[in-house]
This record gives sequence, C-alpha cells and structure tokens, in this order.
Amino acid sequence: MSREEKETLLQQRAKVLWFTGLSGAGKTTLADALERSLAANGIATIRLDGDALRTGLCEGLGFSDEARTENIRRAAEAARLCIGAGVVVLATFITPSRAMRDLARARIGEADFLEIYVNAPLAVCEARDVKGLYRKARAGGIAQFTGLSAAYEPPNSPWQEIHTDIASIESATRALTEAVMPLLVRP
Ligand code: ADX
Repeated sequence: MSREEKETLLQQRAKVLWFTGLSGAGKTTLADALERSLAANGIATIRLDGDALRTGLCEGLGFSDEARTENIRRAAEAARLCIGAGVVVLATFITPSRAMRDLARARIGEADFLEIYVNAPLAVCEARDVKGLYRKARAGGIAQFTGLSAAYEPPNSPWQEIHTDIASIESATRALTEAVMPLLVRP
C-alpha cells in the first residue's frame, strides 16, 4: 500500500517533528505532552527517543561525532519508515550539529521534516540536571558531553523554537499543536 493510501486510512498527513536541543532542555517532556495533545485531536503518532533507541536499534553507539551521526542516520531511517505508514513521528534527539540535522532532513525529505529547537540555556539545563549527567560530566565521568566538552550548534532557522526556561509546558504544547495541526489534517 502506498503512503497516500495509509494517510487516507488514518485520515491524516504524516510528518516528522524533530526536536533538537541540549540534554535537559525538555525535548522529551515537550514531545510527550504534544503527543497527548495530538492524540486528543485524533492524530496517530509514534515517539522515537534518543535514550530509548540507544538501548535497542542504536545500542552500542557512543557519542563521538561519527557515532552520533550513525545514531541520527538510523533514527531518520526509522522515522522515514513510519511516515511511509502514515504515522506522525515525534523524534527527540540532541542532534548537536547542523550536519547531523541536515542528514536527517535529507533522509526524511525537506517537506516532511519539521525542526523544533527546544532552547534552554546551558546553565538552566545544568541546574535542572534531571539525570545527574551534568554533575557527572563536570566531575570528569563523561567524555564528549554535549554543551560541556562537545559542541551544540543551535539551528539557524528552525520551524519552531520553544524557550523552555520561559514558556510553560502547557503554553508551549498549545502553540505547537496550533502550528502543526493544519499540516496534519487532510483537506
Ligand atoms: S545524539 O547526540 O546522538 O543526538 P541522543 O539524543 O541520541 O544524542 O542521546 C542523548 C542522551 O544520551 C542524553 O539525554 C543523555 O541521557 C545521554 N548521554 C550519555 N552520554 C552523553 C554525552 N556524552 N553527551 C550527551 N548525552 C549523553
């Protein structure tokens, strides 16, 4: 069956919402909330998450530039399969470099790739330190940690940018739902 047929079956258009940002910026929290909001609007979705994929499809990959690129390549291929099934993908990966995001965009296709920059200052992410990783990285326990010993290149012109240190999850979810719903509804 073609993608078009599957989209007709599901009464929606498939897209990939690609959340990029530092560890602790709020990508997962925001994507989980948006997924619930889209479900309430009748949209069928799937979540692809960095931490989750790294225990399965991407198991064994580290955090060198090369390993991250392979991580993103696999994630983008998985996302591509999902949109082929008519499903809306919410993908949450740090995706620290423009080259990695360009790779994902190219694999998925420009028209289907919606980049969301989850922007919180490093100091805020570090203060939150939900997983205790910044503390560990500062103590020398984690090499190539994004934001500290490995670079994060902010997107130049993301489709949407959310400042999670300013906006509440509720208002950010509302804004993203309003922005994306017109793109997911079949005419
Ligand atoms: S990416 O850079 O390849 O896109 P991905 O989103 O899959 O990263 O995984 C990031 C998660 O891995 C972080 O949220 C954190 O829990 C964990 N992690 C472990 N080591 C590192 C590291 N060196 N840099 C960043 N995140 C790390």
